[in-house]
Amino acid sequence: MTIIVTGGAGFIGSNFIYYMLDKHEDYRIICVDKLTYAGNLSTLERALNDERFRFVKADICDRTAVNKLFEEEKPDIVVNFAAESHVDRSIENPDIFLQTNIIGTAVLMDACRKYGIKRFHQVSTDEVYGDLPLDRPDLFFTEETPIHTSSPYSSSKASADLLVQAYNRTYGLPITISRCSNNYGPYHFPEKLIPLMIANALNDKPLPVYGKGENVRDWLYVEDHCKAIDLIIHNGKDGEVYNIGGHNEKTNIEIVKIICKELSKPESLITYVKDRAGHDLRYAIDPAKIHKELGWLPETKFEDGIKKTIKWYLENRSWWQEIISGEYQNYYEKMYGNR
Ligand code: NAD
Ligand code: TDX
Repeated sequence: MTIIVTGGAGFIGSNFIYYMLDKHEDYRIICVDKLTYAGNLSTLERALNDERFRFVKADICDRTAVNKLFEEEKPDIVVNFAAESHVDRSIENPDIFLQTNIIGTAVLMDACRKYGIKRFHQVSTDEVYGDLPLDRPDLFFTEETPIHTSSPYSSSKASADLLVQAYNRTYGLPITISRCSNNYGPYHFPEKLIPLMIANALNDKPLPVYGKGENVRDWLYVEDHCKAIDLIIHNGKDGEVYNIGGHNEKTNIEIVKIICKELSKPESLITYVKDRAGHDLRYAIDPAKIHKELGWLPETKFEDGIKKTIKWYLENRSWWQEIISGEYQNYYEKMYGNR
């Protein structure tokens, strides 16, 4: 089995590559990544020494490069993680989100049509469903919940989902889509809530909480997401959407306080800053379909997952310190300087 994993030098893609290399001894994995600010080749260090693994630096929007790779490798499955993934950046500059997240997905699917494929899997997000009110804890996103997006990021992901479903219906391309809630774990880029708060707390810097910190996210340990995708690409039904979530809702302020406690840092570091424009209130996934059809359940409890994650950031300081000492400083100043 030969699998192309796009965006594998990023957070979830790299965790998926390691999961698949460990689980399936006879699989060949080819990672295609443009190495944007979010992609980091050092993340794939262990895989690069594995003869079952190949890294190709390419943009998924580059039709010539994508076709050449398909011709060379004749993949059985493509798992598309490559995306611009940060909501705040999409508010500043939507353009690149439309390019990579929509056009890039179409270029990959065109190559799948041209060269043939057993399955194209699109890694999507719960954000395509918009948000839920804070005072209705009985409501959850199911696969039937209408698409209703808030940010340029989520709109670009929803557009890609529609295109993937259209290629399935019109051209008969074999596809699946997964819509997952917020992930956390190793190799999470420090612009996102959990790693940003860990890095800032370790540096005794202010912990910038948007608005009142009451927004709710449904956190899932990244390895559980990888397990779900592995199940879907092998056993999921052609044309289907699967929601993936941890039944683990927490407000942002709860998360930040847990991190302070685990690192023995004072809560006085918490600083309330200007809210995100269009900030989604609550995400909450109903994962009943993937549980019933594929037997998936989240395995890592949040209390254990957050401890493992913090330990990873403590033991891998050079990985994130190198990131936050570079171009990231300009980003941070722009986003948080006058907030
Ligand atoms: P990330 O930003 O950490 O990584 C994205 C990777 O894609 C990077 O390695 C980057 O270099 C690469 N990339 C970007 N543009 C590219 C292009 N044009 N061509 C080739 N490679 C390109 O993102 P992540 O958090 O790992 O998310 C991966 C996927 O999962 C995304 O599609 C995202 O929408 C989805 N998702 C993420 C979460 C989450 O909590 N992080 C939750 C649900 C879904
Ligand atoms: O400094 C911060 N302060 C803060 O209060 C940051 C970076 C975030 N927040 C809040 C905003 C959100 O309510 O924390 C929450 C989580 O923010 P992010 O880590 O930016 O994640 P989110 O916007 O929820 O999106 C994530 O989950 C769904 C991923 O980045 C997406 O790629 C995925 O689709």
